[in-house]
Amino acid sequence: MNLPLVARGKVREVYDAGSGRLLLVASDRISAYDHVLPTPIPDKGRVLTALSVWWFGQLTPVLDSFGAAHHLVSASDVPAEVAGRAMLVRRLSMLPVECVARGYLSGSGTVEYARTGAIRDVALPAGLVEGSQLPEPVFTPSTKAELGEHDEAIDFAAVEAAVGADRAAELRELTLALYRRGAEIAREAGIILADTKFEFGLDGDGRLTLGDEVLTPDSSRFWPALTWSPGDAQPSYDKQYVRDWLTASGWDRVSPPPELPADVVEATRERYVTAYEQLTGTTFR
Ligand code: Q0N
Repeated sequence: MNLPLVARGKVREVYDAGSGRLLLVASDRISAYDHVLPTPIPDKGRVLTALSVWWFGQLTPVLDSFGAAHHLVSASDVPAEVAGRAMLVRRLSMLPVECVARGYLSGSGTVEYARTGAIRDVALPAGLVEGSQLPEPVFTPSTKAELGEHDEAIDFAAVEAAVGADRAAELRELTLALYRRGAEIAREAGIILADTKFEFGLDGDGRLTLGDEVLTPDSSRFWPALTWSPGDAQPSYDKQYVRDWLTASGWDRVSPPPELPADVVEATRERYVTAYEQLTGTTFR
């Protein structure tokens, strides 16, 4: 392939494709408890890429209503060795804010709420628990941390300081609108979209543009609607077999993680494929 590497995440790479384009490549690697596991999940990169491409189409009316765009150019015009798991995208000037929307209380949101009764600038009613639906989805921006660090929560004033008050307001409203539409579509497919993270940039004409991958299980929390029960940790739609097996294995979450057994790999692959098929109503492959 031989394109210059621009950036590398835990499970994805970004290459310079020339002519103002980038190639976003999703691998079959999977992370859990902040570690990349040594065992790949076959087809994960292809499923997440296909899902992202499908979501860009679903979200286009929302983007249009804001006068915004997405960065996807093509998922078919890509090098053969990454076929199916790569997106050719427009190179943007990325905004330095991770735009998170939360519709449910989970993880760091639960910690923040337990401490303050609020999430960021939004006061919340008493009595919410891990897994509770929030009265309204909340914009919880963060800044991108160095590789290996966790993203750092920021308040809305910090977003205004970073991108200006008007752009900050636009980011918040567009993030929440995209989340609402995504959660509505997911719910119809039996999946709760608890939260998600978007990244935006500006194209050459200064147009606000949705980048990165969108509404995948790697950028979002997917919960099966059937088992949703606020009060305890919700099972992850995709990674629960992996987490349960790692926990039962006695792994200390610090040492290099162990290889996954074949049955856990196969069950996890099936979860990704099923999520794709449930959401899109089409067969994977
Ligand atoms: C870009 N990141 C951080 C892939 C995503 N369209 C774009 N234009 C310029 N830069 C980027 C994009 C996009 N998307 C965004 N790095 C480069 C997120 N990465 C992490 C690794 O995987």
